[in-house]
Amino acid sequence: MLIPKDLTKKASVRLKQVKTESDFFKIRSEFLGKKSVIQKSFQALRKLPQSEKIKTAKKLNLIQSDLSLIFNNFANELRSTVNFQPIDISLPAFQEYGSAHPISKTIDKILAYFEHLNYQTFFGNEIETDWYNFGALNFPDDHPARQMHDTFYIDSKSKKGYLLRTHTSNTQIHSMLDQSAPIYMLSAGRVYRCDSDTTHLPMFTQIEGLAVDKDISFVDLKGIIIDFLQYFFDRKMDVRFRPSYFPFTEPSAEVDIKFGTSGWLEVLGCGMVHPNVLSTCQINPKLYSGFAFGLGVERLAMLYYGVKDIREFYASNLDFLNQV
Ligand code: FA5
Repeated sequence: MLIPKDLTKKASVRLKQVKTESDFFKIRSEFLGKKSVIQKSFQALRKLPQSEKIKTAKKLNLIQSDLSLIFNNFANELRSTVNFQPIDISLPAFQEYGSAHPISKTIDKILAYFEHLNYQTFFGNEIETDWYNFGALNFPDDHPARQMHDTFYIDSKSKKGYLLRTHTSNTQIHSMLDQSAPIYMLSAGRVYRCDSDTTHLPMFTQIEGLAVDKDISFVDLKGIIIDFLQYFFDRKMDVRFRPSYFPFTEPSAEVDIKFGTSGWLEVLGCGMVHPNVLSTCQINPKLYSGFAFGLGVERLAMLYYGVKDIREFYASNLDFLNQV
């Protein structure tokens, strides 16, 4: 049997080409792994007569220990120069499991409140037509309210084409066209705007609520919002209904929650569904009325977890995520 020659020399030459940790392990397995020349030589020992077997095995053992020494020395050197840790596969497996993101937890908590009241939950389109995002919601083509909802238009040449929805209010239209009144609907999802600061994200989550039935009034809307906020924060909050304007509700309001000693943070927009919107969706506004609201999920999560910069939720910073 031939004793493999120059293996240690060849290994030293190959090790000079190591650039990454994985290069090192690849070369080590080439020279010492199951399919290496040295291991094949050990397997071939079986075929030798007893007298030769012992002599050859001694030589092979020497070569193998020289090779191990070369690789161990190389690993030690590498470890001291770069951040290099050979994996110890004998260590017990990592026992840390992931957990739900705080925004997912917040969504689940909000949905749980409304599902309990028998609201039907559904998920709408993030890519939407201009008509569902604006037109059917009573935004005339050149209305300045569109300005606050700047977004990506998929067909940049035509504002009539597809866009990334700027709010979840498109789901009001889908649900009113898909089913007849009475309707109690909730929908959660991502929306997109040209915004970014400590309280604004370019991509954020809204939860839309819609109730259409006979004799629904602003009192029902106000009652449910105040009760929901008390459930969400598990205590009575200072809540402010501030008159506002949305083309698709009349009257309209924004709801702020007091935080700290003097600040207010807006958490949702709401109002009574505009008769034009009901008519567009073939619901008779003389028979039915409705309320709708759009909650900012990250804003509620900010207040709940005491977060000062909304952008933290999406910075993928584990130190932050493990705290909330
Ligand atoms: C709307 O989007 C309306 N569609 C809400 C509505 C629904 C009104 C139904 C009436 C009836 P507004 O632009 O105010 O309204 O956004 C609603 C909420 O989303 C805000 O109160 C705020 O909590 C949150 N929000 C708005 N912009 C951002 C942003 N850039 N980043 C994070 N949260 C935001």
